[in-house]
Amino acid sequence: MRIVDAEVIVTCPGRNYVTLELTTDDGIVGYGDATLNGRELAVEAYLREHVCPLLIGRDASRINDTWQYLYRGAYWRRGPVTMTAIGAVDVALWDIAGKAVGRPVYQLLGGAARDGVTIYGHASGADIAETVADAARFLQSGYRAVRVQAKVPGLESTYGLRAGTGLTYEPAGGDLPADEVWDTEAYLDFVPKLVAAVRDELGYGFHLLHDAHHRLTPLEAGRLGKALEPYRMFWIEDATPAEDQAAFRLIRQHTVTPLAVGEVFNTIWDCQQLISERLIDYIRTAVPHAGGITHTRRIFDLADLYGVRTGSHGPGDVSPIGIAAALHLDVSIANFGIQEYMSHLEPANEVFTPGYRYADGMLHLSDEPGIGVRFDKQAAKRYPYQRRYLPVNRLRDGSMHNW
Ligand code: EZ4
Ligand code: CO
Repeated sequence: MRIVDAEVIVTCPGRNYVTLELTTDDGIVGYGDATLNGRELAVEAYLREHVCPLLIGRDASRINDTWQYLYRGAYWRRGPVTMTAIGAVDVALWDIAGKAVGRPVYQLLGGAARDGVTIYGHASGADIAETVADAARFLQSGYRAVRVQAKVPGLESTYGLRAGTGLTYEPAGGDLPADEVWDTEAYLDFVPKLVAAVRDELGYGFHLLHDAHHRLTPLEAGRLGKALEPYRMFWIEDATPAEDQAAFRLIRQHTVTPLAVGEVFNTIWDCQQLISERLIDYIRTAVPHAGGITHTRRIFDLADLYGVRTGSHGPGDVSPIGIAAALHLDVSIANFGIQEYMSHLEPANEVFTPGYRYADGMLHLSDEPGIGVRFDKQAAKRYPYQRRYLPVNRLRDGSMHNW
């Protein structure tokens, strides 16, 4: 089973997605997600120029060897571009492995350890009342977990607000990054009121989450965690920028609100200390950004040793292929916690046909072989790449802050 063709397709059906397509000599086609929001063409070029030529002629069944070949072989280790490129190859090879034996990938990972994958939805609003109503809509449609984000009073925009009335919000906006203004004090004064109102109106019969999106210091995060303790959060996400892993010791000293982090991580080394010192409760690495199924599985196994559960990043800027790859791990591992899910905007469904479906607050994989997502290359060509950036954040005095 040799790889005879490797092609990278960039498409923008609503937002940009990068897809790797590998073909074997016996005609099996496997797909990997290589999307890195706002830096798409860096991964596309990395794959096209530096990786695809290495894949031609390789045995497609040697997934572990190919992973090591690309990781060690680059000499330059880690980093989001490299690891997303390796992740795309890895997922495409797992897709081929499943299709070669006619079985879904989770069956090759040891089979299902649960009946479905519990997801959380993204509720948001321009004020508290709107956000509570939005969260209520998720609960009515069967969700058992909801993340709440709302516009902070006094700020013009806040991370996590959905544009329009669709089911997803799409943070990559325009041809230039949007400039947003951030005020930590206003945020810290507001969020406990938001969370209190949600519990007051909707009760405690569901998991409640919130994303601080890397904007706080460890002490500020400790204060927020403490203020939210009465409302029994499922987690606070990305309280501080977690490249400073030791900073989480300080947060832990001040609050028992559970902590989740890791959506911008790309290897096991980025979370080794966080996990082995039990500084977090949920690890959020995403399959496409952390070296594919092969490497993400190692991260999750390490986490299991220390009682850390998984909560994979699942934004609309991960393609249905990346989401499905996460679901195969989610359904089969021991320490699954929760899966983020934002769904995809039209016309993404013209390009990708996901092999999973929503029911009762969970996603369920079909029995399609491989990863189970169909990709329509002709449809992809109808939606050419568009340059788009995530916003940037500044404090009121113009200083750059984390977005
Ligand atoms: O901002 O995926 O928890 N979800 C998130 C996402 C990220 C985007 C960045 O590309 O934080 O909304
Ligand atoms: Co997040």
